[in-house]
Amino acid sequence: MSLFSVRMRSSREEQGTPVHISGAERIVAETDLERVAATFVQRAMQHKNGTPDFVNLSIERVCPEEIMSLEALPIQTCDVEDVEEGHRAAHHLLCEAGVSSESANFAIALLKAGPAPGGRVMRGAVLLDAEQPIRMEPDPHRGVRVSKLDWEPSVLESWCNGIGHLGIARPRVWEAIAIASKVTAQPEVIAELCWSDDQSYITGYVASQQFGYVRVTHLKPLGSLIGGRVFFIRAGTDIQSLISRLEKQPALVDRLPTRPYIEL
Ligand code: PML
Repeated sequence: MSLFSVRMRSSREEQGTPVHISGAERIVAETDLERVAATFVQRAMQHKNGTPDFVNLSIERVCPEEIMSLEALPIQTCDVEDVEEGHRAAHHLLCEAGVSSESANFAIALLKAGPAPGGRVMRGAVLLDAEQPIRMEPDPHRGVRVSKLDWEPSVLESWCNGIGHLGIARPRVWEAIAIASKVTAQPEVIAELCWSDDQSYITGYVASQQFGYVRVTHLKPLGSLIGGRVFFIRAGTDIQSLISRLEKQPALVDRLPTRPYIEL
């Protein structure tokens, strides 16, 4: 069976600069291509952050032998009252995972201010040295976009059935888990911090192999269009090799979490 990576990204030009609005990723069988492409166009055109003036839809054949097998990170939720408590919780989780306090604080401040030049959002993620707050991604406008990934359909169905009672079995959550599972499976990555740039969505997460995918219920104020992702990487990482795997190596979440939850 032929598999294809389908990717969408949309943007709008503001004062001569393209500003990212939305993106989406799937790996699908040829028979699903048209349906998924139509869903992505609809998603781009109806995004809550605005109507794009540029939508890029790309379809690329994936070689099944190259697909990396991923175990889904286990999911937990850390309930917090407000943004300040959320940032404290994220800082704590990042430090426990092995990130320095300086890098954790820098990342939180960066996502608060807007990680791209001019306080804008980035299409991809920031790569941050986990020891010292030094940005390592070659292009701070674009960042690193984790690409070519999806869930194996039967595994996603079991995952949804397993957490149905929590009310969070929805695309935003499972797509974020796929990204976090691929990112933290890279030996160079210690942890990820993310919150959405969708103005209506305030829950974000800290992901690591140590704690899994920890949702933090309040990481930004409602109505804010600023968010993004930071990947904390080990000192001495071969940046080009890491970026190449994150952006180009196809990966499928084809296993449910097997590790026990670690107490937060
Ligand atoms: C995004 O939508 O851009 C980020 C997703 C964060 C998902 C947090 C959650 O688990 O609810």
